[in-house]
Amino acid sequence: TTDVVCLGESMVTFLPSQPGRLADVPSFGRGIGGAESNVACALAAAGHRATWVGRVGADGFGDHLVETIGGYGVDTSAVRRDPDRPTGIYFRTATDRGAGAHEVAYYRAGSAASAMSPANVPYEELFAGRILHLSGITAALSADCLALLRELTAPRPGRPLVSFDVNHRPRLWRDGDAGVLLELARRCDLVFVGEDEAEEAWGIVGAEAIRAALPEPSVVVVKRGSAGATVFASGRRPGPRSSNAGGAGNGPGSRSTEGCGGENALGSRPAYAGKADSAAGGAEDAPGPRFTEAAQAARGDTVTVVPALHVDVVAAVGAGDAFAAGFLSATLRGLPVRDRVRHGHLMAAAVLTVPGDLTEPPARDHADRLVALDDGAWG
Ligand code: KDG
Repeated sequence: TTDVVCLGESMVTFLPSQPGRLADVPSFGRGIGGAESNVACALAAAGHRATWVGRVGADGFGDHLVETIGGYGVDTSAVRRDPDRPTGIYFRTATDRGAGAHEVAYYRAGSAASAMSPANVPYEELFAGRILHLSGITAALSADCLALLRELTAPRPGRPLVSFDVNHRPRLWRDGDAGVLLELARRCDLVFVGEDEAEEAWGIVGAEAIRAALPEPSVVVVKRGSAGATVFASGRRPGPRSSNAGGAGNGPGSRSTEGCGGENALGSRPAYAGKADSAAGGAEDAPGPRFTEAAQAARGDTVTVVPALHVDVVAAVGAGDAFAAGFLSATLRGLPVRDRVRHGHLMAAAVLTVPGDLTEPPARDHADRLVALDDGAWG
């Protein structure tokens, strides 16, 4: 049994030994990357049972990923090895201006992970957790991977809470239409999206317009960089599937779902109700309806704005994954929305201050004490 299953491509990452243009970097240190396995590693480090499902080559880089991710305590037993395709890798540059622009060079076209499809993933393992965590990166990898995301986000009875980080990577969408990320996000229960990426990918500006375009998910977390995050929560299906196993992190509060009790709080109605009866009620191509207080009230939304911590950023890569992990960890523990966001901010702050994608998260009791500080400390 597991709490969270994360599906996606992981890659060996090469971090530059010194700042400068990619062309000038003389050597690289090896790390690991992959948005979804980053989330799994952070959740495992925070004491949850996390599983990563992916596909890597039958090569040394594949071994390294499976061993390293497993070393964080993540269950990697459902990772498939592809004898015919390589493990993806990527190189990063750094600037001497800290968090400033960096270059990314991906070597992942035709990778083992890009061959994931509805025909070759282990469904039983994918749906075994309380939460299934996905991201928009997978949608960009290949037509098969996009079909897989459509399949995994389709309504089905008893599905776990489906969490989706939009993770728009413009470099991966040169030939594709990132509009499909909006369609996928609408089929999920919990969505993480940056205000900047919503504008870049969909031309949607501002947290309220984002919620209006994403009326179905019960929780939409709009990340606004150093300004913090705004969470829209409808009160429908607010919690992950409850677990009989009662492992680490299953707080009693996770069962206290408003008006949707039962063994599976998500199973009572299809997660994606479809356009006809959705609050958008709307035309395929039109952006959502204008966000109004009436629409918000009709959905029963509560809106929670939580400022971020201000830290000296070393590298921003991986911070979004850490944020998602902190939010999901606190969701599994049944904590209130404000505390979910604060746990996200804390985990993100830890990753922002290191060069790689991953770092040791603060210990749970330490994090809980920081989260409980009054608003003045967080403002
Ligand atoms: O979120 C961090 C990821 O972007 C990084 O690890 C690499 O998965 C990656 C990607 O596809 O960009």
